Amino acid sequence: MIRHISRISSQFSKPFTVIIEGNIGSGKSTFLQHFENHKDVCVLSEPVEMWRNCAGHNLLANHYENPVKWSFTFQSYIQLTMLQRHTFVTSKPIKLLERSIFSARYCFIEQLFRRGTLEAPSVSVLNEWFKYVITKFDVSVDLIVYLRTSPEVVYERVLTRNRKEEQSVSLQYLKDLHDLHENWLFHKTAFSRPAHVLTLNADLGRLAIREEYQKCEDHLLSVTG
Ligand code: DCP
Repeated sequence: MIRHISRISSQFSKPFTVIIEGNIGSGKSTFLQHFENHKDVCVLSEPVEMWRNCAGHNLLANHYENPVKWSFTFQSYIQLTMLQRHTFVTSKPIKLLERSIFSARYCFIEQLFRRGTLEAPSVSVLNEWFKYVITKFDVSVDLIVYLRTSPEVVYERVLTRNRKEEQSVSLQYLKDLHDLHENWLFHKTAFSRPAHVLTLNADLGRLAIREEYQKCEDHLLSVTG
């Protein structure tokens, strides 16, 4: 693997950039942990801690407590933190990002719009920012890893992890987000994909999923080797 990564490094001035996508509770953090100790991989976990503390404000909590009032603020901040992640400079040859500015727009903002939480003018403002960012900044992606799950499985995981802000997350909420991820990344009937998609079965438990992680490592080698 390291030999291949060195080759990638010499071929590309920009790191080979992979975004990890999937429903809430699909195991993105666990997936990233698998690569965390690799010296040639820069792992950028989702900035949930930043969302919990924007100058002292817990925007994640605000969003779930009063979505109509706060989801625009929350999604605006998410767009900024995602842009910071996409443009983060690393000397490492591979960069893995948890989520992206793309899923923020195509899954979360879209879902909030469809539920009537965000109204058309607010979505238009977020969308104008989104279009500006993706044309003026280098947010290019080389591979999308889709951690594919069933809504029922992630619902159980969300209940088990019991994150205090997520108490109001319902099975229906996860089903709606699931459908948006599916149409975008699996059926490919909605929006566009910034890169090729590698789909992994993320319903599997912690042990079995290691084989799926291996598939990803192998795929990284095959597309870059
Ligand atoms: N969130 C949101 N809008 C976004 C991104 C995330 O409302 N554009 C919310 C959904 C979750 C929390 O932020 O309540 C964290 O979401 P993720 O699914 O991105 O992260 P998880 O911690 O659930 O990931 P995993 O369990 O897969 O590691």
